[in-house]
Amino acid sequence: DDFPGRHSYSKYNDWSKIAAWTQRMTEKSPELISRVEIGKTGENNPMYVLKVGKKSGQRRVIFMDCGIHAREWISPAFCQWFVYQAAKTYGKNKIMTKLLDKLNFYVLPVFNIDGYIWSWTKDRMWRKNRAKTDMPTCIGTDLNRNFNASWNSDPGTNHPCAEVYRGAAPESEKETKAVVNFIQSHIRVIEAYVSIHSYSQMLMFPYGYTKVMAPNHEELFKISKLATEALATRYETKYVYGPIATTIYPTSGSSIDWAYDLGIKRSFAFELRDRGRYGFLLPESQIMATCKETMMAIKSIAKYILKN
Ligand code: ING
Ligand code: ZN
Repeated sequence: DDFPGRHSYSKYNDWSKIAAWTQRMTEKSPELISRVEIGKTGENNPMYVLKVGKKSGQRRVIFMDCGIHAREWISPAFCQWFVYQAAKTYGKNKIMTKLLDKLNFYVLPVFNIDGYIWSWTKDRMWRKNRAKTDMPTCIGTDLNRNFNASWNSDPGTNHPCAEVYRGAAPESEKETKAVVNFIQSHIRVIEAYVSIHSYSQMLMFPYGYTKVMAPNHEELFKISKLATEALATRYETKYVYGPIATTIYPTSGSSIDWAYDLGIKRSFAFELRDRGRYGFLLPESQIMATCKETMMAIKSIAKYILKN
């Protein structure tokens, strides 16, 4: 599947290809993959979550979001590859079979669809969504500052023209609200929340809104150590890990801080490749390697969740 114009895992795919792909995946693997629409974006695009895993009985769930920021194209690419690989290796790969027998993965391949489309069509470096703000000349809210987790405590987030604008209120954005409603309605089964960004090669966990350590800091640190070690086994790619506030920078209103405070005590954010050479413009030639190594880390986290 490497012809021009077709969906391909080793290329970046635009939203129309990804949307069609979500449908195709459910048709190819109906026993393992189903699709739910969790809401609509500001521009009325349907937000899809793919449920991956066996359907009978109640299973523990790992929720993963990709593409909360428009320009981080490697992130949706990973979510697509993850779903494909899970379905393809179930029943063949021992670890994947065991994981999917016991767990479900709920995968949101593109969180910020309107921004993603904008990044493809108008401005490659776009980050926020495309909703109006109080300031007519400034468009977009940073969905990863819009969650109800010490919202607005970082003063850098309060100007509508800022790249990290928090929005008019917590959950003011339709995209945020859709995810919040979905997570809340599945809170009893969700064991972990994973949010995929780029770039910097980091694995982070709460908190972003304070430098105070999370109550289970030691556990999150240990899981991160194991996951980044597993990641490095593939191509020796080096990751750093630690709390958001001290590893990258302090932030308020992020999805994983919100999920953590809601009770999802295993919450993580990845910053995938690279460390700045290409930055957001990671070449397509690196997509497959990035996906393969990141898969090692996700499997490591999932194995830990199964055991504990
Ligand atoms: N980095 C993230 C950002 O939103 C992050 C870092 C992740 C902060 C998770 C808080 C929670 O700024 C990028 N590159 O977007
Ligand atoms: Zn990001």
